[in-house]
Amino acid sequence: MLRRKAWLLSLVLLGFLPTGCSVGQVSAPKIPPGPYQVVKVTASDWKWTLSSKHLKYGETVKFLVKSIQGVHGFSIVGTNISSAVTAGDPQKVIYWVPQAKGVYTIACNVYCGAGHSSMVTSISVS
Ligand SMILES: [Cu+2]
Repeated sequence: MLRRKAWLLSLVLLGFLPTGCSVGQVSAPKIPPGPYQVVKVTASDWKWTLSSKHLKYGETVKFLVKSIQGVHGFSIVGTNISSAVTAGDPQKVIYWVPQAKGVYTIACNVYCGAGHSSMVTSISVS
């Protein structure tokens, strides 16, 4: 009887614990539903160039971000949007659903040299 319980216990431990454990699992990022307003963003030393700086509230923003010079960090201050871009790498696609109307600051959050602190611009959502 004791052996049978030990055998059942080992089945539970070996069979169920690994599959029930979610530590270390990575899930694919969720893509918010469209329609999208596409904004092309180009980083260079030391500025951001955006194809549009006026966004519509209530529509998902699809940023196509690339660097043509150096490594920079595309971030929208006060949000969880943050992504490093490196010259020569493929453009990154970043989705953003603004939670409120207003003016947002885009800043570089990867130190990129002498002009890093001036690598700031803004976008408005209305
Ligand atoms: Cu920088």
